[in-house]
Order: sequence, then structure tokens, then C-alpha cells
Amino acid sequence: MSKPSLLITRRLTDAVLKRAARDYDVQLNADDHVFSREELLDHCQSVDAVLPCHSERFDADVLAQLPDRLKIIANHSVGTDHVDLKAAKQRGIVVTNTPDVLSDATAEIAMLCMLGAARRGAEGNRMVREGKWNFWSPAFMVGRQVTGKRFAVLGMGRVGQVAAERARGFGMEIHYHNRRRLPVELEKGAIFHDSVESLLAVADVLSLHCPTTPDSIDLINAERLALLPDGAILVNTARGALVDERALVEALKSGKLFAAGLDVFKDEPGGNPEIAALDNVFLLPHIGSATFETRDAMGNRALDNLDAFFAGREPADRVA
Ligand code: 8YV
Repeated sequence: MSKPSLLITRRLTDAVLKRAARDYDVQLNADDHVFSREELLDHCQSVDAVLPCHSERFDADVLAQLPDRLKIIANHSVGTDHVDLKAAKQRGIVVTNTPDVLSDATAEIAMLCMLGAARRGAEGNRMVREGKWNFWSPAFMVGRQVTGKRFAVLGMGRVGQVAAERARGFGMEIHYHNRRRLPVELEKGAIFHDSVESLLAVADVLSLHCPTTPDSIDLINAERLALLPDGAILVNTARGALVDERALVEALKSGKLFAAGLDVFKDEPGGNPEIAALDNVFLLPHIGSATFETRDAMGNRALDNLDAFFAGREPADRVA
């Protein structure tokens, strides 16, 4: 029997690519070229399945133009905001994601963003590297200690829960808001807030871990930033779309926010030049899940979902 054909839109790890080549007739975008919409559609025309990353958009229009033979989009990401799930369902295309396997790596990056922002990691790093470190005083490069402060998790899903666990390790008090309150054994003493507003009011560090939906775009806007305690820190390792970046720049300039640690931006790749021009930010290029271990696990999870689908079973991580 011939192997199903599979488009892999980005270079995955060697181990994952080897496994994919064993079981699928793979079309690989080997040079990691960023597909335009037209190129993506073009490459999808001759395959039974696609294994894309979060950066390839499958909106209703793209989905409508996929060939009938393409039956599954097995994402290499936990986030699925780049796929119109409703339209995929209507079109009879199965969609899967890669939950769990990236929670540790992403929570680590949330801690890096928190500490980098609180302790002025980017400024200090730049100063030393540029040879501008020419004095020292007790008042020099003073930041915020996080120990004993309140770590506020917006979206207590898998990543949010691991981030809370790591923040607990720094002696922080955990607060959270989630659509549904967690069972007490998963809360582990975290304090539940039944509204975003109530959470913001206590957030010394606000860490975003909620999905991007039409309702959560610009969730953190000027009005909500104003609810934070003065001198709060914003951490975003989820999606740039959650934050009104213009309002963020104002809050960082006015000192309402002490700093922000961001791994994600509205415009990716690239980021936001107005944010990048500020000193009180610690910025990373969307590398929350970028560890060797996690990349292998994500690729394998996506292939597990494809294997199940082509064996006539329900993929474990089906989201549409
Ligand atoms: C990935 C992510 O780096 O999983 C997600 O939703 O944003 C990141 O973990 C990226 O999606 C890789 O495809």
C-alpha cells in the first residue's frame, strides 16, 4: 500500500523527520522558507495531510481551497488560533494539536521573561556586551524582587499550571482566573478570582496563558492595564494578539508597569519596534517551546495524531 503524502511546512528535528519519512511520502519545506498564502495553498494541493506550525494560517478562505484529498491538519503547536476550526469542521478536515509536551518548556520561558523583566536582564546584558559597564553603585541596575510577590495567572490550563508551580518555587503567592475553577487538588493553594478584573487588581506579576479567541483579542487593553497595581510586571508567552501593544507601550513609558517580559508579539516574525525601543522590556523571538527535548516531543505527538488518523482511529489530540 502506498504511503499517505504529507506536507511538512518547516524543518523539524532529524529524529522526527526520519520517522515521518519512514511512514509518509514527505514533502518538506527544507529551507524553512516562509510560505506566502499562495505558496501554502499550492503545496497543499498534492497531499493527503499537512503538518504545519503556528505561523501558517488556515483561515476559512484557505480551507475552502484545499483539495478534497487533504483530510487532516496535524499542527506542530498547542495553539490553534491560526486555523479556523469551525470552517475546518464544516469542510470535514480533522485538526489536531500538541498539548502537554510543551508545558514545561513554555513555563520555563515564562520564568525567564518574568526574571528578565523584574531584574532588568536585557539592559544589563546589553551594557556588558557593549562595553558600557563602567561603574557600579548600590543604586545601580536595581530591579524588583519576585520572592513573596503575587504571581497572577490568566488562563490556568496546562501551561498556566506549570508556570504557577515554577513561580511557587520562587516563593510567590499564586492567584488565577480561569473560565472554570480548578478542582482543589490542581489548585494547590492558588487563589481563584472569578473575574479578570479581580485578578488584575492583585497582580504583581501578570502572566498570560489563555488561548486566543475572537473574544480575547486585546484582552489586556488600556483599561485593564490601569487596574494593575502600580509597578506591576507583564509576562506574555501565549500570543501577542492578547495585548493591545499601543496601550502596553504607554503603560511601560508612564511607569504604570515596571517592565514587561514578552516572547510573543502581534507581528511575527519581527516584533514591535516601539516596544523594542524601550529599556524596561525583556524580549524573546517566540521560543517558548524551543528546546531539543520539546521539539522532538511535539513532532512525535503530531506524527502520533497522523498515524492514528490514517489507521482509522481517533487522534488523541483532535480539536476539530
Ligand atoms: C511553537 C506555539 O513554537 O505551540 C504553540 O502554540 O506557539 C509554540 O510552541 C510553535 O507553534 C511551533 O509550531
